[in-house]
Amino acid sequence: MTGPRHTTVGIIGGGPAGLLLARLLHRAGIDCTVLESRDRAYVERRQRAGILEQGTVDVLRACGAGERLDREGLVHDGIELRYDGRAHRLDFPALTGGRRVTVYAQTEVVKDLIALQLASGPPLLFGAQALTVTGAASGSPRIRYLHEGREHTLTCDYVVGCDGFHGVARNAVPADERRTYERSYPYSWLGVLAEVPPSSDELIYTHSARGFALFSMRTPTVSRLYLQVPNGTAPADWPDDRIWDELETRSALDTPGGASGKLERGPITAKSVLPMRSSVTEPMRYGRLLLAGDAAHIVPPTGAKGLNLAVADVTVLARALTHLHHTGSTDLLDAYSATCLRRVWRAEHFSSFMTTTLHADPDQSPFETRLQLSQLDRIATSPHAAAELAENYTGVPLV
Ligand code: RFL
Ligand code: PHB
Repeated sequence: MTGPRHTTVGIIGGGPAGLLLARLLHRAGIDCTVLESRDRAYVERRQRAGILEQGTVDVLRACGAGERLDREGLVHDGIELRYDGRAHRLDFPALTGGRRVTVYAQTEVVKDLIALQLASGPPLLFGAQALTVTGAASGSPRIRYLHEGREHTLTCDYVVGCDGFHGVARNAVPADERRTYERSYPYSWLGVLAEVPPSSDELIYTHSARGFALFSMRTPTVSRLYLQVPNGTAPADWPDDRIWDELETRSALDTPGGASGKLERGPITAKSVLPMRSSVTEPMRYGRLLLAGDAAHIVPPTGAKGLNLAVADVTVLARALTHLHHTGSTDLLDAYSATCLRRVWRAEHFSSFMTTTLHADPDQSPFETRLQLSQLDRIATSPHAAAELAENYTGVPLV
């Protein structure tokens, strides 16, 4: 397939942000083209997030991508926190006035959006690698990209960088026009997929002296499990038995009558290590180039916010471009960066809070461990503290 030479909105990246933006623009009657450097199978198989906020589910439904999500998504009313030999359940609807989250893997969101786009949507080119974005400060930005061994140029009215943390769009903003705020963490996650039913109906976030563990799921028969590991860990350092032993040890409640920590084991089908980082680049707009999703900001996954932030950004952006299309006014587009950054910084704070409260920093003093436990105890005993966590986890309103 050859791509067009001109498009109203040129979208770099066919992850959740780029695909959803294309869908929203298409439904608003705005022409766009998506360039994705990888092939379809790779994009559909990339294991990442799993938790959708209510607002994310609503947007996917409203754009026609909710059918399988409604059938197969697992609605969750809470999470469990385990710490210091105790287990505490947070009841989200009770704490937030009815809000919930849905477990539906990012792989499935991406598959649904790709199927819709290939069936009836605007052009989506796989194997199309953007090389540069130029002219963002002028009226006619252009993307130079490589496709099927040849270089092409796509001229656009607007370019949106949805090309993730390692993409090219962010670097098309001159260095003196952007500022990046960053934090890295002294630990990573080992994430595995296992063909075994989840050990509990709910996600379990575990604080332990040996490090954090998270018990999540993909379907009623597939578990998604994470262990805190030192930076620089190779997946090969963790044979399957070692993973199960460690998950059991970290989740055990050593109290009379407490959960034994015995887990049903099953085949592990995927294993990867992911570093933990927070980063925000401001502003999210330079002239006619806009950044959305991981291209502008990333969070450590402890708060389950990365995918949800990407969806929020493109929802705000699609509204702004639709408003421009109908009225000729750039008001909403001018407000895009500031509107998104308020939510982004809330999610950055929450993700950082969850991460530093639940993980064992290798340099942590016993004093700091007691502070973590005190904070977890506060969440377990104060409805206000619990509501603060629940509101952030289920997602603050879109704007
Ligand atoms: P994505 O999903 O990274 O998509 C960007 C797309 O752009 C393409 N691309 C290019 N295309 C054309 N030309 C170029 N020059 C290009 N450069 C890149 C890429 O191939 C890709 O398809 O960003 P998007 O759409 O903003 O979506 C964001 C989410 O993917 C992300 O926030 C979350 O998945 C974060 N995240 C996780 N979040 C969670 O809540 N829970 C998790 O368990 C979780 N695991 C993860 C993650 C992110 C990871 N990354 C980015 C390293 C695990 C990993 C490994
Ligand atoms: C996941 O299921 O992949 C998941 C769930 C919750 C998180 C992070 C990842 O906080």
